[in-house]
Amino acid sequence: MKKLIFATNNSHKLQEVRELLQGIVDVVSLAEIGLTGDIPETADTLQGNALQKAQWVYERTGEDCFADDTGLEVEALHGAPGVYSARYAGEHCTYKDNVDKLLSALEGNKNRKADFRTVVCLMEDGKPRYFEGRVDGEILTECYGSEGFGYDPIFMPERFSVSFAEMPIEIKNSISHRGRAIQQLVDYLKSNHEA
Ligand code: ITT
Repeated sequence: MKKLIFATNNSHKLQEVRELLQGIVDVVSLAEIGLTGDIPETADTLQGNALQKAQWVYERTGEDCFADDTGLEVEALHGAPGVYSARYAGEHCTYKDNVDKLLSALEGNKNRKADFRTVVCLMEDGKPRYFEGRVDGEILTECYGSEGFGYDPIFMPERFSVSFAEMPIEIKNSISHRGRAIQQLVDYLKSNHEA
Protein backbone atom coordinates (compact mmCIF):
# COMPACT_ATOMS: atom_id res chain seq x y z
CA MET A 1 0.00 0.00 0.00
CA LYS A 2 1.27 3.47 -0.85
CA LYS A 3 2.55 5.40 2.16
CA LEU A 4 1.83 9.12 2.46
CA ILE A 5 2.66 11.46 5.32
CA PHE A 6 -0.28 13.73 6.18
CA ALA A 7 1.04 17.24 6.92
CA THR A 8 -1.42 18.29 9.60
CA ASN A 9 -1.41 19.12 13.29
CA ASN A 10 -5.19 18.74 13.43
CA SER A 11 -6.14 15.39 15.00
CA HIS A 12 -9.76 15.61 13.77
CA LYS A 13 -8.65 15.97 10.17
CA LEU A 14 -6.29 13.05 10.66
CA GLN A 15 -9.15 10.89 11.93
CA GLU A 16 -11.44 11.83 9.03
CA VAL A 17 -8.76 11.33 6.40
CA ARG A 18 -7.63 7.99 7.84
CA GLU A 19 -11.20 6.78 7.65
CA LEU A 20 -11.47 7.97 4.03
CA LEU A 21 -8.18 6.37 2.94
CA GLN A 22 -8.56 3.13 4.87
CA GLY A 23 -7.27 0.20 2.79
CA ILE A 24 -6.08 2.58 0.03
CA VAL A 25 -3.22 4.62 1.51
CA ASP A 26 -1.12 4.07 4.62
CA VAL A 27 -1.59 7.52 6.21
CA VAL A 28 1.39 8.40 8.41
CA SER A 29 0.96 11.19 10.95
CA LEU A 30 3.60 13.77 11.87
CA ALA A 31 3.58 12.37 15.43
CA GLU A 32 4.50 8.93 14.09
CA ILE A 33 7.63 10.26 12.40
CA GLY A 34 8.47 12.61 15.28
CA LEU A 35 8.09 15.76 13.21
CA THR A 36 7.00 18.55 15.53
CA GLY A 37 6.67 22.29 15.26
CA ASP A 38 4.24 24.74 13.78
CA ILE A 39 3.80 24.30 10.05
CA PRO A 40 3.67 27.74 8.42
CA GLU A 41 0.48 28.73 6.62
CA THR A 42 0.98 32.33 5.60
CA ALA A 43 -0.35 32.30 2.04
CA ASP A 44 -3.58 34.11 1.16
CA THR A 45 -5.17 31.22 -0.73
CA LEU A 46 -6.16 27.69 0.27
CA GLN A 47 -3.99 26.33 -2.53
CA GLY A 48 -1.01 28.38 -1.37
CA ASN A 49 -1.35 27.16 2.20
CA ALA A 50 -1.85 23.54 1.18
CA LEU A 51 1.34 23.79 -0.88
CA GLN A 52 3.23 25.45 1.97
CA LYS A 53 2.28 22.71 4.43
CA ALA A 54 3.11 19.84 2.07
CA GLN A 55 6.39 21.51 1.07
CA TRP A 56 7.38 21.99 4.72
CA VAL A 57 7.08 18.25 5.34
CA TYR A 58 8.68 17.25 2.03
CA GLU A 59 11.72 19.45 2.71
CA ARG A 60 12.23 17.76 6.08
CA THR A 61 11.58 14.15 5.09
CA GLY A 62 12.07 13.79 1.33
CA GLU A 63 8.98 11.55 1.47
CA ASP A 64 5.73 11.74 -0.47
CA CYS A 65 3.11 13.59 1.54
CA PHE A 66 -0.05 15.63 1.33
CA ALA A 67 -1.73 18.53 3.14
CA ASP A 68 -5.26 19.92 3.43
CA ASP A 69 -6.22 23.57 3.71
CA THR A 70 -9.84 24.36 4.38
CA GLY A 71 -11.95 27.49 4.63
CA LEU A 72 -15.53 28.33 5.49
CA GLU A 73 -16.87 30.94 3.06
CA VAL A 74 -19.94 32.88 4.16
CA GLU A 75 -21.84 34.71 1.42
CA ALA A 76 -23.15 37.53 3.61
CA LEU A 77 -19.58 38.17 4.80
CA HIS A 78 -18.22 38.29 1.23
CA GLY A 79 -16.43 34.96 1.62
CA ALA A 80 -15.00 35.50 5.12
CA PRO A 81 -13.56 33.88 7.15
CA GLY A 82 -12.29 31.83 4.16
CA VAL A 83 -8.58 31.21 4.20
CA TYR A 84 -8.46 32.84 7.65
CA SER A 85 -10.97 30.40 9.22
CA ALA A 86 -8.56 29.04 11.84
CA ARG A 87 -7.73 32.48 13.28
CA TYR A 88 -11.02 34.28 12.63
CA ALA A 89 -11.36 35.38 16.29
CA GLY A 90 -7.63 36.11 16.65
CA GLU A 91 -4.37 34.30 17.32
CA HIS A 92 -4.67 31.34 19.73
CA CYS A 93 -8.45 31.47 19.64
CA THR A 94 -10.56 28.37 20.28
CA TYR A 95 -13.12 26.76 17.98
CA LYS A 96 -15.79 28.22 20.28
CA ASP A 97 -14.36 31.76 19.93
CA ASN A 98 -14.58 31.42 16.14
CA VAL A 99 -18.12 30.04 16.23
CA ASP A 100 -19.28 32.79 18.61
CA LYS A 101 -17.74 35.50 16.44
CA LEU A 102 -19.40 34.11 13.33
CA LEU A 103 -22.81 33.81 15.00
CA SER A 104 -22.52 37.43 16.16
CA ALA A 105 -21.45 38.62 12.73
CA LEU A 106 -24.54 37.00 11.21
CA GLU A 107 -26.98 37.91 13.96
CA GLY A 108 -30.30 38.95 12.42
CA ASN A 109 -29.01 38.26 8.91
CA LYS A 110 -31.40 36.22 6.77
CA ASN A 111 -28.73 35.24 4.26
CA ARG A 112 -27.12 32.20 5.95
CA LYS A 113 -25.57 30.71 2.77
CA ALA A 114 -22.06 29.31 3.16
CA ASP A 115 -19.73 26.70 1.82
CA PHE A 116 -16.72 24.77 2.99
CA ARG A 117 -13.88 24.42 0.54
CA THR A 118 -10.85 22.15 0.86
CA VAL A 119 -7.73 22.10 -1.28
CA VAL A 120 -5.51 19.06 -0.90
CA CYS A 121 -1.92 19.30 -2.12
CA LEU A 122 -0.25 15.97 -2.91
CA MET A 123 3.54 16.17 -3.06
CA GLU A 124 4.93 13.26 -5.07
CA ASP A 125 8.65 13.19 -5.87
CA GLY A 126 8.67 16.88 -4.97
CA LYS A 127 5.94 17.79 -7.48
CA PRO A 128 2.68 19.32 -6.24
CA ARG A 129 -0.75 18.28 -7.52
CA TYR A 130 -4.05 19.74 -6.28
CA PHE A 131 -7.47 18.29 -5.51
CA GLU A 132 -10.54 20.29 -4.45
CA GLY A 133 -13.77 19.60 -2.68
CA ARG A 134 -16.69 21.81 -1.75
CA VAL A 135 -19.99 21.50 0.04
CA ASP A 136 -22.74 24.13 0.10
CA GLY A 137 -24.96 24.70 3.08
CA GLU A 138 -26.04 27.25 5.64
CA ILE A 139 -24.99 28.70 8.95
CA LEU A 140 -27.38 27.83 11.77
CA THR A 141 -28.33 30.34 14.47
CA GLU A 142 -26.94 28.24 17.34
CA CYS A 143 -24.75 25.18 17.94
CA TYR A 144 -26.08 21.67 17.40
CA GLY A 145 -24.24 18.40 18.06
CA SER A 146 -20.93 17.38 19.53
CA GLU A 147 -19.24 15.38 16.75
CA GLY A 148 -16.61 16.81 14.43
CA PHE A 149 -14.70 20.03 15.11
CA GLY A 150 -14.35 23.69 14.20
CA TYR A 151 -17.48 25.19 12.67
CA ASP A 152 -19.27 21.82 12.39
CA PRO A 153 -21.92 22.61 15.07
CA ILE A 154 -23.20 25.62 13.08
CA PHE A 155 -22.92 24.27 9.53
CA MET A 156 -25.83 22.41 7.98
CA PRO A 157 -25.05 20.93 4.55
CA GLU A 158 -27.71 21.33 1.86
CA ARG A 159 -30.31 18.54 1.60
CA PHE A 160 -29.77 17.72 5.31
CA SER A 161 -31.67 18.90 8.36
CA VAL A 162 -28.84 18.42 10.87
CA SER A 163 -25.45 20.03 11.39
CA PHE A 164 -22.15 18.33 10.56
CA ALA A 165 -21.64 17.94 14.32
CA GLU A 166 -24.80 15.84 14.55
CA MET A 167 -23.57 13.32 11.97
CA PRO A 168 -21.44 10.23 12.39
CA ILE A 169 -18.03 10.69 10.78
CA GLU A 170 -18.90 8.35 7.85
CA ILE A 171 -21.87 10.49 6.83
CA LYS A 172 -19.93 13.76 7.09
CA ASN A 173 -17.10 12.16 5.09
CA SER A 174 -19.49 11.01 2.36
CA ILE A 175 -20.63 14.56 1.53
CA SER A 176 -18.05 16.94 2.98
CA HIS A 177 -15.55 19.29 1.32
CA ARG A 178 -12.71 17.12 2.70
CA GLY A 179 -14.39 13.86 1.70
CA ARG A 180 -14.82 15.12 -1.86
CA ALA A 181 -11.26 16.42 -2.16
CA ILE A 182 -9.86 13.16 -0.79
CA GLN A 183 -12.05 11.21 -3.24
CA GLN A 184 -10.38 13.13 -6.09
CA LEU A 185 -7.02 12.17 -4.63
CA VAL A 186 -8.10 8.52 -4.46
CA ASP A 187 -9.27 8.59 -8.09
CA TYR A 188 -5.90 10.04 -9.13
CA LEU A 189 -3.91 7.49 -7.12
CA LYS A 190 -5.99 4.62 -8.49
CA SER A 191 -5.64 5.67 -12.10
CA ASN A 192 -1.92 6.43 -11.83
CA HIS A 193 -0.59 3.77 -9.55
CA GLU A 194 -2.59 0.65 -10.31
CA ALA A 195 -2.67 0.74 -14.10
P1 ITT B 1 -3.61 22.02 9.83
O1 ITT B 1 -3.26 23.29 9.12
O2 ITT B 1 -2.57 21.59 10.81
O3 ITT B 1 -4.02 20.92 8.90
P2 ITT B 1 -5.82 23.64 10.83
O4 ITT B 1 -6.83 23.39 11.93
O5 ITT B 1 -4.96 24.86 10.94
O6 ITT B 1 -4.93 22.31 10.73
P3 ITT B 1 -7.01 24.62 8.35
O7 ITT B 1 -6.12 25.80 8.34
O8 ITT B 1 -7.16 23.85 7.08
O9 ITT B 1 -6.57 23.57 9.47
O10 ITT B 1 -8.50 24.93 8.80
C1 ITT B 1 -8.92 26.16 9.17
C2 ITT B 1 -10.01 26.09 10.18
O11 ITT B 1 -11.23 25.79 9.49
C3 ITT B 1 -9.90 25.02 11.25
O12 ITT B 1 -9.12 25.44 12.33
C4 ITT B 1 -11.35 24.82 11.64
O13 ITT B 1 -11.76 25.83 12.52
C5 ITT B 1 -12.06 25.02 10.31
N1 ITT B 1 -12.33 23.74 9.65
C6 ITT B 1 -11.53 23.06 8.79
N2 ITT B 1 -12.12 21.92 8.40
C7 ITT B 1 -13.32 21.88 9.02
C8 ITT B 1 -14.39 20.97 9.04
O14 ITT B 1 -14.35 19.84 8.34
N3 ITT B 1 -15.45 21.24 9.79
C9 ITT B 1 -15.53 22.37 10.52
N4 ITT B 1 -14.55 23.28 10.58
C10 ITT B 1 -13.46 23.05 9.83
